[in-house]
Amino acid sequence: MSKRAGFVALIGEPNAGKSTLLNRMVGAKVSIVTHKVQTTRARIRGVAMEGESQIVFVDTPGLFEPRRRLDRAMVAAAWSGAADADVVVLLIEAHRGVTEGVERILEGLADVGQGRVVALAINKIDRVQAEVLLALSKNLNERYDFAETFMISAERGHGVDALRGWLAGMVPEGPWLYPEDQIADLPMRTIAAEMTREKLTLRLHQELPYQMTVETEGWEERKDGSARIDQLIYVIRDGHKGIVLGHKGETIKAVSKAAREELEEFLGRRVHLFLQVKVRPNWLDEAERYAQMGLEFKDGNA
Ligand SMILES: Nc1nc2c(ncn2[C@@H]2O[C@H](COP(=O)(O)OP(=O)(O)OP(=O)(O)O)[C@@H](O)[C@H]2O)c(=O)[nH]1
Ligand SMILES: [Mg+2]
Repeated sequence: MSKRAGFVALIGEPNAGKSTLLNRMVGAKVSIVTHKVQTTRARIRGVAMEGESQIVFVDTPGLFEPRRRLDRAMVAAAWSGAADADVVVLLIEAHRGVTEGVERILEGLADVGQGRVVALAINKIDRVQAEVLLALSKNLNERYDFAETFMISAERGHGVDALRGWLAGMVPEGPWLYPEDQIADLPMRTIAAEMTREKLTLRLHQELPYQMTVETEGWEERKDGSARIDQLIYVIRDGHKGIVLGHKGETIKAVSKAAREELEEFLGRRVHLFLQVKVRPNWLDEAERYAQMGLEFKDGNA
């Protein structure tokens, strides 16, 4: 059997379960997951092996109607992820069905999907009855010419092997793109910052997660095998700083502990994590912040 390798972009509305699916396919937590929308901000690659096929999954930010500069950069990154891929998998939430957002994505696919294999994955099937699924699948297949339809639960793993097996045969013949044992294509500094952002997002309310970003400032390897990692949390208001710190610093302490534990597990060694909160009213309009996130910064009015 000859080798195959290619890119599979996972696209869909925010919260559809794209990152959950990527992590399951890869078998490790490469992309952060929260119950909130707009968690993923940039394209994140995770590598899965299936027989002689190397499938490079590209997790993308959710597709939605962008309002701010950051939204626009995220949505642009998602569409270009689809445009660069060999195969596109559209994730739809079974219990939400064809929303306005889904309709807009289908309109976009009419263009981006041209000359490209596009599959449909109806996710979160654990939340609905079989009849609902069949009707939804029929409805969606009438709206777009999907190459194949899968019913999955990214969280529980149902239907995921069938999807992976099918994708393995769809990626083009050719040499592998990454070493066999590589699972992600993201600098460790970025993964570490994302872990902290996930823990913060899970604890903070309302708009704050969208107005906050995390960057790894320093990474020092210590002689005893541990690592010292320094990170900055950017917020836009003084009041936000107080919220992130929490009463007597208890929020940031809890976040730091949770992020450190996950990092230690990921790295398989001890980590000393130091977090600092900085008020930066304009970080959402700073090119450097976008570069750190792996997003394109477009000049002009925000
Ligand atoms: N019930 C159920 N929940 C799921 C399933 N897959 C994902 N979820 C949940 O859906 C929420 C969103 O999952 P994510 O993987 O972060 O979704 P996403 O599409 O990456 O979201 P964005 O990054 O914001 O675009 C999380 O709370 C997941 O646990 C599933 O199969 N069933
Ligand atoms: Mg995501």
